[in-house]
Formats: sequence, C-alpha cells, structure tokens
Amino acid sequence: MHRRGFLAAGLATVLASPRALAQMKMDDMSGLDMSGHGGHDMGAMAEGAVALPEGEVLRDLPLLANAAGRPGLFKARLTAEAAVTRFAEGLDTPILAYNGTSPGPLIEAFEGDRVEITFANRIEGEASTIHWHGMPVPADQDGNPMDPVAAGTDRVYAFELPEGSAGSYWYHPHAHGTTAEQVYRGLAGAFVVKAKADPVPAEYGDTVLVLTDLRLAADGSMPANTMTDLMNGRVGDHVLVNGQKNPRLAVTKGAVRRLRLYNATNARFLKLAFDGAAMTVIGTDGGLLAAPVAADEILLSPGERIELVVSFGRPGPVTLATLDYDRGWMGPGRPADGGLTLLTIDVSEEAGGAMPPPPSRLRPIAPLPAPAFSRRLVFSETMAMNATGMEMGFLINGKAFDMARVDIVGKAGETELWEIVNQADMDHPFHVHGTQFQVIEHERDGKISRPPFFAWKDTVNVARGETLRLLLRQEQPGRRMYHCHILEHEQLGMMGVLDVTA
Ligand SMILES: [Cu+2]
Repeated sequence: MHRRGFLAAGLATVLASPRALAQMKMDDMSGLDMSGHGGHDMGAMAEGAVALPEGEVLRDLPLLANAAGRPGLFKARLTAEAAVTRFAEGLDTPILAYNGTSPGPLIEAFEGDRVEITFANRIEGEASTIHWHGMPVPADQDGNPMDPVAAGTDRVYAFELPEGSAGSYWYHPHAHGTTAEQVYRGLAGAFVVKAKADPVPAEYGDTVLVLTDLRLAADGSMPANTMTDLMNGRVGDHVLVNGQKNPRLAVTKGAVRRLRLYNATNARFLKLAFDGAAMTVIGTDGGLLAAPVAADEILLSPGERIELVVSFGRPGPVTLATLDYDRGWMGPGRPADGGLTLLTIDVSEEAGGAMPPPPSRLRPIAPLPAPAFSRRLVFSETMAMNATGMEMGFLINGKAFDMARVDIVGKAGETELWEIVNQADMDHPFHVHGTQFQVIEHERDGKISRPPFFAWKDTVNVARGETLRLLLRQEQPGRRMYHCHILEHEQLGMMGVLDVTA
C-alpha cells in the first residue's frame, strides 16, 4: 500500500460517517496487501472476471413518457426499485432500476417547461432521493441528503427549466450514506434539456451515451465495496454504454453525429478518443460552448458530460476507446484504464446524404462579473490504522461532512471566486449543486494555465497538486451541497454545505 502523504498528515483520527466506518471494518481486509502486489479486485481485465457479450446493436435509452398532455409541462413518475437484469449469458444480476431499467429512462424536456416528477421510492429498507445533477432547481427540490424520501413513500419534485438552461444533465440518488451503493447498483439516468432554437443541425441526430461501470461476481451478483473501492472509489471490470459492453452503431460514410457522453460511473476517469473519426467539442455539463473546438482526446471525470460532433469520413470501423490516465491510486490493483473499447461505429462504404457544416457560432456565453469575494476549499485525505482496522477520511478544509453544519454562507445573485486546492494524492472531481460555474484557471507548481474552452460546468476535475479557480453564482437561496464526485469519497466525508441566503 502506498502511504504517501498519509503519515505526514499525522495519523489524524478521522471521523467519517458511522456507516462508512462500520462498512470498512466489516470489509475484507485481505484487500490491503501491504506488499503493493495482488489484491482481490484488480479492476478492468481482472482474472476470472465474468465475460460480457460485445457487439450488440446500440440500444436507444427508453424515453420517459410525458403524461402532461399539454405543452409547457413535463409530468411523469419515476420508481426506484429492485430489478433483475442479464449482463452475462446465463447469469441473473440483481440491480436497482428506475422504472425497471438501468440506466434509467432518458428524460427530455424543453427550456421554459415546468417539470413535475413523482418519485416513488420502492427500495426495500433504504431512503433515497433524486438529485437533478447540474440543473438550476430550487434547493428544496434538489434531492439533498437533508430531504430523504423514506422507503415505501412518494414525493413530487417540481421545478421550472429557465430559458437558456438547455444542456446535458442527469439524475441520481443523493441520500446520506447510500449514494455510492445506489448508483453503482444501477440508479442513474440522463436528463436532456432541449433548446427551443437549437443551432446544431438536426441532421446530426442527438444520441445520448451514458457510461457506467460494472463489476460482477462469478454468480452474477454485484460485490459490495472493498477497502480498495472505498479508498479509490469503486472502479468495475466493465465500462458500459447505455448498459451494453462495446455495442455497435451503424452510420453512412460522411455522416456527422451529435453525441452526448455522460460519465455516470462512481469513480472511473475516462480519457477518451475516437480512432478514425474527427471529434469536435460543442458543449459541456451546462450546454453549448460559444463556438466548436476541435479535440483529439477528452478527459471525462466522474460526473462530467461532454457534447460532441463527430465526423465519420472514412468507411470501416471506428472505435471510441479509453487512453491511460493516472489519477492517483492508493494501494494495489490499479485498473488498466487505457485500451478499453467502449463503442464501435461501423461506417458504410456508400456515402449518405450531404451534411450541413457545423455552425461557427453556437451561443454567447457571458463571462460572470468580477467576484464580490473569494473562498478557498482545500481537499485532503487522511488515514489512520487502529485496532479495528483502517479509518480514512476525505476532507474539505480539514473537516468531514456533517449534514447539520453549514460550512459556508453565500448570497443569491453574488458572484464568488472559488479556489479549490487539491493537496491530496488523488484527483478529485469537484461538483456543486444548483448552478453552473466558469473555470478561470488551473495552477500547478506556480504555473497557470487556462481551460481549453470557456464553458458552463457543474463538475470539474481537480488534479492532485493542482489549484483550480472558478467563478460561481447561485441564483436561488437555500442549502446546496458541494463535494467530490467520486461517490465513495463523498460518502467518506468530502462534502460540505453552502447556505445561500436571499
Ligand atoms: Cu475524491
């Protein structure tokens, strides 16, 4: 096990949530191989990992039907409950599903719509919530851990989608202490807010690709988190696209496609590239960029989304594959994160219909005004060995999450500069609820760099050793969460409460 930095931290006693600590103590400690070799969850390409079928036709996500029956309102019901699915031949896998499917149904609504979704929690014995990741919804409608929906009960989430809010959002549980497990067991879905006037040509289509991470035991079940999972975040054996391993998509030569990629994994960093097709970034978490930006590769950290236009000019297979990315790994069993083929696109010999070129301008993005003041959030990791096992914590400004504590107070409508300092040994993707922010700069070893494009974001990777600066403005009052989007880290304390006053 690597203990870089932890001893220097003074073996501080760390108070994570009681549930997390209990979970760690019950955990199989054989995962803690002090030699740095072996370990029982080797991640991708693990020996003995269950094989999954590849090459099936890519399925469209099921669309959540709008029951409103009139324009301007989106009304539906989402039920979270246990289900059984088949990832591998002959093996039943118990999962958690929204309306029976994982990923959950795709929600499509328009800017200006009112949304009323009844959430029915039918997960046995566990509270849950639905958090509308990235969406500008009121604090009391945002599925915070302070607003649990008890097992067997329903609640209605209601909010308006403001003009200008078109973007690639998603939804997932955010209950206290159970988020990580409910998500890796299957609860996550995409929520696309469409623009009334979309500058991207309709000929490109609009394909949502939800990337999730799966680990299966030999009997088809999903094993519980190990010590390694709690430290690094859970990384599975298979990355799935819309629930399928390396599915195939057929396009005609010359086709241009609009793709929305979601990293809905608990903890897997996805550095992505197309082999054989040109990729252009057109949007991020909070919608379109000001103008398209060509890219050879993109890093999508847990929780992030990216909107692409991809041109398939040459016949033959094109793959979307992962590249190696070292995000910092504690202990043995670092998964092979490069070289995974996620999706194969078969480009035909015959050309299809002519495609309009992408527009050179997509939409204006106004820079947020000069900040009223600034705050500094320092991420750190601590670890201590005691008689009953390893206690570890993931901290912000030296503190583990406490739902009853307000960590910072802000004011609605005021722009703030947030400086996120990662003093830890791992990368931590930073996410804040309720709004979109603008990343201004990254600083590392005294060197400052700018992001490759100016964009609206709600999740951004803060690499280890890096300081990131962003501008943020909350428009609505209420309590908001900010946290690391490695869900195991969030659960072990790397989360805080922002109270936005009116
Ligand atoms: Cu983290």
